[in-house]
Amino acid sequence: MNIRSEYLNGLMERVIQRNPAEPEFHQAVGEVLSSLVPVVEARPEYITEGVMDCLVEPERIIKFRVPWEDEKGQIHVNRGFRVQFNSAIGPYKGGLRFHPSVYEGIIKFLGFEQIFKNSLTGLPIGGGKGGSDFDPKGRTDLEVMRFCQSFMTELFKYIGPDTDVPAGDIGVGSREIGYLFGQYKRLRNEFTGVLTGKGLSYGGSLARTEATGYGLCYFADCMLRDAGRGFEGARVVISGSGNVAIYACEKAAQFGAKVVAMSDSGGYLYDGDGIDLALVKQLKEVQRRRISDYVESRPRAEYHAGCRDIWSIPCDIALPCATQNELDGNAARALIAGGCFAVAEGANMPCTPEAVEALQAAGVLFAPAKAANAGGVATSALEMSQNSMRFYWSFEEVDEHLKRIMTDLYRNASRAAEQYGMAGNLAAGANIAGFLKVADSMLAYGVV
Ligand code: NDP
Ligand code: 2IT
Repeated sequence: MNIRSEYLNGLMERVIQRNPAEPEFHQAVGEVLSSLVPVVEARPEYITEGVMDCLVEPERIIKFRVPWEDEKGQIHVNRGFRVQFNSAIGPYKGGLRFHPSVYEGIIKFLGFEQIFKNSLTGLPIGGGKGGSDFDPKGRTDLEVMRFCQSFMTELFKYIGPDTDVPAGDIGVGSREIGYLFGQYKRLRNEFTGVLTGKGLSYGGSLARTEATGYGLCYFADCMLRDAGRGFEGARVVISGSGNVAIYACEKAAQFGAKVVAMSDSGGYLYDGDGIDLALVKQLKEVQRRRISDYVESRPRAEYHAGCRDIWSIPCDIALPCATQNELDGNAARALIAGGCFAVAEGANMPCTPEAVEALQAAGVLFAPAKAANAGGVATSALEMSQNSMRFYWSFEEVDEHLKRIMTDLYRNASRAAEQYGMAGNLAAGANIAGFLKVADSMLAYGVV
């Protein structure tokens, strides 16, 4: 082992010691550091000038109490978080996640990933993430509004259109963004682009709703074409049935694929005739119901309780679009056995390290989350541009920008992998390309 990789190993040890009991954060940092060995070999100043040590330490962590009252008069106290991880190349930018599994380690892993993803978009946005252990499921609109208002009453002190711009993530969609934006506007008495994913009537961008799922397919399409493959006629399995999964399904079908399975946290659905996306949208986006209800209208489809086995369905392309570590080593082996030739990550860190290793070893094309799901945040940055200009672009204009951004991003990740002797390894290429821009900016600032 050489001295530079020894340094990175030591740094990883310190990250584990200084952030105990945060396995998702350790996983995210470990994955990035392991691909940076050849980079610090070539540019040791990233170590000697302190860039590596600063990179793994958030600039600021904000943690706060969120009290709210439900409709029965009972008081609840949730925890709110915002991790402002890195502002080297722009204001902190990243979503808010409302899910009972949220704790500091989840937000740190997501904020860390966001640094590189945002850099890869080529747009001026730093990395941040936030959220709460609040569970919006089963709550009335009034309760969600009360929670969001309480959350923003604390968060507004720390964010702003040139400081930190939150958006949605799991459990935070257009309803929540509306309540959050309304409260920010009221508290600050100003109308600015402080959140993205806003409704179209109050400053949102056309195509932001579709952007992550569409962008995932644009990226996957570049990767498939380079390998002489494509979506046409492919059987696709998609996990999740939220924002990312729905629009990945829509674009994959437009590209000529047949999506045969989708899921939610309760179980998965198999529809050999191809998923009826209008029905899924009605159930999940409009009625907030369960995916299991799909079979009431499509009796030939099968519903299976539990979502892990979705990866045992034979398919050509798999798009994990639900949550972290949802696709493990066994799932990867099942996909390989079923003939899968490409996996593109729509969720953040959905594949475990063991799964990634197994897929890459079997020659399955692999598109890493940081690159493949960057279309959402890229379009958020386009929403910020439109808000600053007090102007808006058409759906087609935004979609064109998105396509170009995803194509450039694919080329940059692919080129970086090649330059550092790992041709075809898009995971390493994305880490390196995302890192370099941030690291060079940090070097330019000196010790700050
Ligand atoms: P949504 O809340 O819209 O949908 C999440 C979907 O994943 C739902 O179907 C949900 O099922 C399922 N899910 C959530 N948690 C779990 C779990 N622990 N186990 C199994 N299934 C689960 O979120 P998004 O679609 O916005 O986000 C999905 C993923 O994409 C996340 O990893 C997010 O970080 C990532 N992402 C999102 C972007 C965006 O723009 N929205 C951008 C880039 C990445 P159920 O309804 O039963 O909870
Ligand atoms: O993980 C992500 O990139 C998001 N949830 C979107 C963030 C954003 O600011 O649009």
